[in-house]
Amino acid sequence: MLIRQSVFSGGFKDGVARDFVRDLSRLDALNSGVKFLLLFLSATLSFGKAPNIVMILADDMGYGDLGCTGSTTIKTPHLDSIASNGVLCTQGYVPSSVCSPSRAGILTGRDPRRFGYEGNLNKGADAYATRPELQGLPPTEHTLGDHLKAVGYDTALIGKWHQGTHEVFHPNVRGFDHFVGMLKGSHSYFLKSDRHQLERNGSPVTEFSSDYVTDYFTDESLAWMKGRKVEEPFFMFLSYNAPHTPMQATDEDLAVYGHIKDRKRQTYSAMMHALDRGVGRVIDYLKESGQYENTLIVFFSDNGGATNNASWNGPLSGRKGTLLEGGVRVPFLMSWPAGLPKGKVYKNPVSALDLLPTFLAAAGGEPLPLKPAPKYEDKRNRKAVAYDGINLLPVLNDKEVAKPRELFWRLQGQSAILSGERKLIKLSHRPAQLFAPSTDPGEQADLAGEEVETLNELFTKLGFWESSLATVPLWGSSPFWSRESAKNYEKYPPGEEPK
Ligand SMILES: [Ca+2]
Repeated sequence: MLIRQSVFSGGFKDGVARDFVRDLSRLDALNSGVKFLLLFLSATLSFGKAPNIVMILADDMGYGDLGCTGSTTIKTPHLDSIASNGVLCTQGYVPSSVCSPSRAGILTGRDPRRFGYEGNLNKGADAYATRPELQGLPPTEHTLGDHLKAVGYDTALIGKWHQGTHEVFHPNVRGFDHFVGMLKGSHSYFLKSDRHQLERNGSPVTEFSSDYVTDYFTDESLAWMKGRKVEEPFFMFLSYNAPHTPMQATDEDLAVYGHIKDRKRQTYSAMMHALDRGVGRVIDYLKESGQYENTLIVFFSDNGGATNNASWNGPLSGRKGTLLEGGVRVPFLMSWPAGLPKGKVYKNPVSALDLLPTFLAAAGGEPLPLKPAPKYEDKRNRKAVAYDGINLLPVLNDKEVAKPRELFWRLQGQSAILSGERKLIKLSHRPAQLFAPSTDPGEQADLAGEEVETLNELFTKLGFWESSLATVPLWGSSPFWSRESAKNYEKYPPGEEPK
């Protein structure tokens, strides 16, 4: 297994070693001893082993709330260093503009609507589910943990899960060897040993290394990495709940941002400070232990800035829950010194759905085949595209030219398609709109009236996509959240950073 991984991961860098090994394997006449020796030499010459993969997620963070994406008030040097040592993708998208379905897409590499995962998991969802026992990531889907375990990775999830609370949804049976965190979507930041919802591999946590949850998750991620053998690759999903509500920060972190007058923005900034500190500690550990060069780090937010946490979406309009850019477009940072360029700004659209094929390409593996459709799902659903993303490594390394992308969304009475340079948003309460998000990120100029042909073309494509979803949503969004989406749709145009 190790040699196979070494050969293929090393081969990725220039493709030569991989092609060489493939050619070798076809030379049946070659003496097997000589063939083994050549394989061994090839493995040794390539860079040794598959990279570690650290996927760090923020929760409800605004597009503009990093130094590298425009904030002048919030200092995020450690997060910014991921971009300066790797790639900043300025047009990165998540699969949904609310937590649960976005994470379901990130974790599976599949458009979550394909398997009925459209609504958020929240209090309202219970009342609008026909089958409450289905409320979570369907066990018929593989996760990133499953895929990477299959190619020899140790796997861990630290932090927020939000993919169902029933035992069939538990992270430990969904591809994660190790889990410390909470099953639900939010948590108090100040930890009390007798009142919390955190667990470690199914058992309640009884002692905390820190009483502030962001620092605690950082501590746990370091403890897990330090407790492993460095020789084997690992995949760690560090799933911070910061800066999701409730708005709570330590006095020390609040003091750093004492100059910010708006109390909520001050608290948000302090919460970002703790998040950035945590990411800095993870990076420091990887450097100290000699693993940084061959670790692929990805950082992004599960959806855009929310209406209730004083986040700032920079040049984007809309918020969490809408399908405007401010709901689905997020900062997207990647570093991997051994496998990605340094300091690159990549402006073509990328999607978090791309992470599955990207991670597996880096690991030298292939995605697992889909499991059979569950009883409630139309079997045609499995005959369509299996995985929706693309391997980003060739385009980020300038080995291939980016092709135009098509990305889709549907949530709470809205649906949308990004197709090349245009994005169409169809709403339940108003005519469809057409925008050019790469040149008009604030979606201020509706092109529907002047580009009628494109409008019709995208409208048709969106309709085909919706009709291809061979299963109904497993649970719906409550009227409250649907109303919120409609209400917030144009309530949040691009604005100045709160001070
Ligand atoms: Ca979220």
